[in-house]
Amino acid sequence: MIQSRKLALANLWVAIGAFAVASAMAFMQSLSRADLDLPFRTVRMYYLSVTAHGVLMAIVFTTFFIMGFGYVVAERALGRPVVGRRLAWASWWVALIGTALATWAILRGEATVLYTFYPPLMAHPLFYVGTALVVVGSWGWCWVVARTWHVWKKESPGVRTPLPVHGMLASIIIWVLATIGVAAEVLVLLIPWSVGLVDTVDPMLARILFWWFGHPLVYFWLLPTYVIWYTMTPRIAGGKLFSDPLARLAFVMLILLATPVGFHHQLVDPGVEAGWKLFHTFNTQLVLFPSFVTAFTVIASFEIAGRKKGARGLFDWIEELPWGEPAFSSVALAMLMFAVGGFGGAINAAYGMNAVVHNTAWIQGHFHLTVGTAVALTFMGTSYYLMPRLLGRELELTLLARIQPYLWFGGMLLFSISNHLTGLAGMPRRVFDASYAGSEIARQWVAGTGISAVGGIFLFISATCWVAVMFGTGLAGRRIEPDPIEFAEPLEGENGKAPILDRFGLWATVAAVLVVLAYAWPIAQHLSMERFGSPGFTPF
Ligand code: HAS
Ligand code: CU
Repeated sequence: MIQSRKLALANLWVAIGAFAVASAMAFMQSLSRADLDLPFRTVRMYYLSVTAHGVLMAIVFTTFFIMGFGYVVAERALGRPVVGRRLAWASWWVALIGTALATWAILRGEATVLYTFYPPLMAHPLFYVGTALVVVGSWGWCWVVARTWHVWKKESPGVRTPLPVHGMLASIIIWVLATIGVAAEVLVLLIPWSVGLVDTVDPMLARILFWWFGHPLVYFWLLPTYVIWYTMTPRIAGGKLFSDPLARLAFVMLILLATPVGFHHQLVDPGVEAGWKLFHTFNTQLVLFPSFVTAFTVIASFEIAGRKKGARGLFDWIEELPWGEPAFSSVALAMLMFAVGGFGGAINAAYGMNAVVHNTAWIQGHFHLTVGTAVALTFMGTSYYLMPRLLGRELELTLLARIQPYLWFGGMLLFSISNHLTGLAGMPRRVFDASYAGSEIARQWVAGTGISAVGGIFLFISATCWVAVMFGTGLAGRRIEPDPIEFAEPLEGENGKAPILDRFGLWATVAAVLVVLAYAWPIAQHLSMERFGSPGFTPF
């Protein structure tokens, strides 16, 4: 049993708790969006709930899961205890207190600013302080994992960094570079403004700094997901990893290209020159590549698993895969959805097409396939594998665990495809009254919002199943001697190919140069213009 199991579990339980609260809110929202008359359906409640859902899912659930998973990966793959466990616990506390503060502000209705917290919407200062503390806590985690690797490196001269750790280090580099942007936004602009030290804020500058962070944030979620796809799922499927160097190549490309793409969220924003938007658009087309590589490599690994079980035809290996095993089916279904979500991403990033989909329901369709399925369903599925091994307990309610990924897949299909379609028909995202008080145009969205509400019901049932299995296992699972946590072997065995892909210092430096290249000039240009600050608004 691993030594940092308590640490990992403490992080994972916070993730599970945040997810449970956030999915209850999501259920209410999707019914509300379908114009169903709920007892406490008000504009104020709706936006409060959307904010809580976004923050708890996108920031708290993901970050805590990744931290818990990161400790497990560091210890198991490096074969040594985590260095700096005291700092790791302190970081957990800091992030937990931050979560409590931000949630408190949101639930009191004093931070209804949605998870992107764009000014001039203004939140209670404790909301900003709370989210900043979550980030500070995550920096502590970055330090502990990176330091553990560093100590291991000294102890193991000539040994190659294990692939799962390679992916986690890539994730850490991306996170550190990304959070500089949001730290600047929160500390320099938002906190002084929300406590009243200054009267106005520059919303455009805040948006630039936010998206410097906001896009790499999605790869901070995605990279640990890819670590699971490359290094755990092929083994669970009974196969081997098709190619270790291709996985490392994908990780390195994501380090380089995660950040200098942020303007693809601001293609219609004024104040950023078209040339810079184009530069970020080109980079976005490049950043698709590591995901294509991932699709190829992971599917090839699944094919190996199917063929090992005797498949001989072109596609019959698919039938041989363990579809009844939730740690596998969740990932396979997550990948299928990500194929659609990634395709949508390429559409979002295209200058002209973005004008059609920006700020419409299409966007929430897109990100529920990506973070809401590729990432979240993978994390849920992986917890069926991890939790019994960390708790030393047998998985409880296995039938629920088995159907849960399929319920999620079906629910998300209904929810997400209908959101894409209503988005194309012009339905805005983030509106309380999708019927627009009975307007003619809004009538064509009605069927779509109804379907998405049905999807929401499926998703809620699926979420409940997952939470029930987790708590059932934690509280009542039969005590067992746990199996070890193991990673997939590469098909070609240990190999020394492309050692340059392990030069983290080099890649972090090139990535930092690219960030400067992508942001220094546009920010300087923005600051040199005449700027108009805005006072804060708190509509609810
Ligand atoms: Fe995105 C907006 C572009 C990926 C999340 N994105 C968002 C927002 C979120 C988000 C949360 O260019 C909303 C932000 C907000 O609130 O305003 N996104 C992209 C692009 C990619 C992409 C180009 N997004 C993600 C990921 C996310 C995520 C990953 C979270 C984890 N996105 C955008 C743009 C916007 C945007 C614009 C702004 C839109 C606007 O106007 O506001 C790429 O990284 C996607 C690459 C992925 C692929 C797919 C590879 C497929 C794989 C699986 C294949 C499996 C198969 C079947 C075929 C190219 C790896 C398996 C078979 C078996 C047998 C199992
Ligand atoms: Cu993006």
